[in-house]
Amino acid sequence: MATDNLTAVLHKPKDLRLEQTPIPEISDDEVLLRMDCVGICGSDVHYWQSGVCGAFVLRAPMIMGHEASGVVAKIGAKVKNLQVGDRVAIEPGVPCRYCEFCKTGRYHLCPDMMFCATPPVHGNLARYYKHAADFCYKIPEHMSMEEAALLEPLSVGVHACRRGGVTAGHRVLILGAGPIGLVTLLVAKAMGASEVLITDILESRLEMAKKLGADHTILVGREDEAAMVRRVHATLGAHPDVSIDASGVQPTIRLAILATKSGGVAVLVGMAAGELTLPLATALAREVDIRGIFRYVNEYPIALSMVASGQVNVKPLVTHHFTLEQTLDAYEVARRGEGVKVMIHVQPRDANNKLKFQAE
Ligand code: 572
Ligand code: ZN
Repeated sequence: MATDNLTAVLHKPKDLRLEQTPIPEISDDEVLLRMDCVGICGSDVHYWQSGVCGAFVLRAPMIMGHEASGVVAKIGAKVKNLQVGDRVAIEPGVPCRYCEFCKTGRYHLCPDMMFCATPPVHGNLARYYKHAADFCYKIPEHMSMEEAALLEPLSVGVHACRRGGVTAGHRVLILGAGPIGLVTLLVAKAMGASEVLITDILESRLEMAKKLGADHTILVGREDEAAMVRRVHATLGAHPDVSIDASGVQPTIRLAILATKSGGVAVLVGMAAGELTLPLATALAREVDIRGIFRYVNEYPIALSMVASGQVNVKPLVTHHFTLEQTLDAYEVARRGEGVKVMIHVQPRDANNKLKFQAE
């Protein structure tokens, strides 16, 4: 039996270490995974830099990582859905299963959710990691381990579009072309949005958005708010049916609300800190529904089908590759905000991918 379990542990802010930890013992309903790909999320960088993200505070050493895929190494006695050797995407949040929210299907709202790399819960940036078997999804042969890891941010995009009611023929405005704005763009197009306009303060991000299928882009931050609203309407030739804020700052949330068509929906994905000043009277008088989102729920299988069927291509999102041993360099690149998605390969790259991926 293997003994190497090199693990990325955040001890304190700016103190991320690679060290050996024990290989976990599984219970009857769990699987032991040999980890393969782990992407870096904005929240990981927040914990690393400050020890804080939203209301969560790092108070004890925590293993990083929640955008991940792995290969089943061992199965618990009661596991029926997986076999040793299966390649899986890992849904990182495991709820209590008993509360009102779990029992009514909105398990993402479970107050006792155990979500990887959200203090005090450990993540999966390690050689070995155990997880509830029913929150692991077997991926088809033609899917890569990178794509499986990307189902995590993609699920956020699926949830945002579903909460917004994005459907065929819709015009959609997305505020922010970071990783979440980009996955939301991919999903909106796949759900049939006829035109997607995406905004950002950085031209380089808008270039990526265009590559991924954005119909229109606007560089924001130069004009006043009323002029921005007019520009959104002029660019789309209409008012957006759905606006999705993926930035989480007051100016973009305001723009989302103000630009949305009367009777439309403004979805807020980004989490602004503290209290905001928003044009609520306008929203109410025009019946613009403002909907928050929290992660995703029942959407991993949808994200998986969208990628497996080719409706969505997430591969171009990965701009940087590192090994587990290079974790600190990988985090540094993510901190600088260069590229889109930084991927850490816990096993040699392509070790668990079909040969045909290797040229791509
Ligand atoms: O991949 C899911 C995810 N969700 C994020 C952030 C990063 N990644 N959310 C925003 C922050 N909240 S939180 O409750 N928190 C830090 C746990 O403020 C969770 C959802
Ligand atoms: Zn995340």
